[in-house]
Order: sequence, then C-alpha cells, then structure tokens
Amino acid sequence: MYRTTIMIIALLTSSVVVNGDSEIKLPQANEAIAKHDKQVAAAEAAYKQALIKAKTDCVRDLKVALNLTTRKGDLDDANRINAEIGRLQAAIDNLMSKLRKTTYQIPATTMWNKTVRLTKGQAIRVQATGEWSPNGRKNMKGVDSWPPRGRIGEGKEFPIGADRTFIAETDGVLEIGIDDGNNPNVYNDNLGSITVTITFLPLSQDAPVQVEKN
Ligand SMILES: [Ca+2]
Repeated sequence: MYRTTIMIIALLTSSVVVNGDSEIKLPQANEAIAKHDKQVAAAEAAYKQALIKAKTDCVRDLKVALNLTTRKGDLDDANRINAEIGRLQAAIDNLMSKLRKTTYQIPATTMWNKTVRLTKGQAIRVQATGEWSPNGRKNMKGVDSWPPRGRIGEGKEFPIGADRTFIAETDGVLEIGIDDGNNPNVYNDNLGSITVTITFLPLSQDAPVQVEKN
C-alpha cells in the first residue's frame, strides 16, 4: 500500500514536471490562454504605437527647431539637434522593422494581384522595388517610372508608388498591379515583376503616423 502511494505520487509529480510535451485539453483553459495571448499582443501593439508616435512627433518638432537654429547660425547646436533626429529615426526604423511584414511578387502581366486581407482602420505601409514594363523589353523601368497601383475589396483604385503609408477605409483584400494606362491597356505585352513588402502598422484610425518617403 505504501509503495503504491509512492508510485502514484511519483506519477503525478512527473506528469506535472514533463508538462512541456503535453497539450492542455480543457477548452475553457485554452480559451483563457488564447484570450491572454490576444490581450498581450494588443498591449504590445499599443505600446509600440505609442513609442512610434512619440518618436515621430519628436522628429517633426526637432526638424522645426533645426530650421530655427540653422537660421540663427548656431551650427554646433544644429549638429546636436541633427544627431538627435538621427538617433530617433534609427529607433523608429528599428521599431518598424519588428512589425508584421509580408512580401509578394507582383507580375506585370496580371492587372490585379491579391495580397493581404485588411480590415477597416488598419494602417499599412507598402514598399515596392524591382523593374517591370507595361509594353515590352525596351521599357523595363523601376517603380518610380511605372508605379504600382492598388485597390481594396475591388473598390476604387489609388496610387501606391515606391513607398506609401495609408489606412484601409474598408474591409477587403488589397490587390496590387501595374498601371498599364495607354500601354495600350493590355497586359499580355507586359514584362517583369516587382517585390512588394507590406508592413502592418500598430496604429489606430485616430493616430496615423506618416512614414512616406520624402
Ligand atoms: Ca501593356
């Protein structure tokens, strides 16, 4: 009897200790964990949002200060302010680099190419690189010359260009494609593809942070 009790205790203890391998089965417990994970993710997103906003606001204000001090001719102070802007910008870039990102290849031969699904109010940054052509090999050029365009949920199209930050005004899949215009608005004479990186910004509708390229 004594030995059996010891064995049962040992079994119970080991099942707790080796819990790393086993999954919790009770739905209520899994729901509690899922709720926690969701709340933590939201808190982290809000924190990152607040950091990015504070730093972006500061960069904006320091650029005004930089103009003032440059006009006054205090170059030493201008250099100090400029260095601080550089530090803040690096911190913003670092925060941005940790955000959720997805990459797509967008061929020139398809008018619309499906990418991420967006919900209304989601802020995203779309960056495009590569060369493509709306009409044959001689016109292979970068996205500055042949900017991509987008639409959400098959809605109204809008320009994207090389680097654009915007807030989704509606739910739907973001589709991206080359603007074929008068070239001659057919897609089977097109060539190349571009790489598009979409970053989900932790921003709400009332806190847009503009990170468009100057
Ligand atoms: Ca074409």
